[in-house]
Amino acid sequence: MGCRSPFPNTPTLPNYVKSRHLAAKLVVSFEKNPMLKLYYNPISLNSRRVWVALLEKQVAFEPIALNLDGDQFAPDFLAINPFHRIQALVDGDLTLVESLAILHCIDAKYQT
Ligand SMILES: N[C@@H](CCC(=O)N[C@@H](CS)C(=O)NCC(=O)O)C(=O)O
Repeated sequence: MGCRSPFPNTPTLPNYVKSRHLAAKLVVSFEKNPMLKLYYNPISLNSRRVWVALLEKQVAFEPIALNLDGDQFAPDFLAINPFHRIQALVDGDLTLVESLAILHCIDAKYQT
């Protein structure tokens, strides 16, 4: 399965750019949703399943990368998730920090 473009009139991505990371960058460049921010780390499987769910649902989001060598203890991030774990999804007034809860919320909110 190739990476689908989330917007009409944009070409389907060819196979050589199937990378979820790159595809999500393309999503963001097409239309940034300032209300939806994903704090993530690229090698975190919990982050990645949320990332993939957003791609599958074709929801634009702003990715904010954190290093797990201390970024998770920064006061700005602790204000988002006092449990100092990534990932975290901030959707307007709603902040979710558990990946399974995030997946449930994404599935309920964004219909395919
Ligand atoms: N149950 C949580 C687990 C999240 C989790 O363990 N995140 C790890 C990376 S995969 C983390 O942020 N560790 C940093 C820390 O504990 O300070 C979820 O599914 O979201």
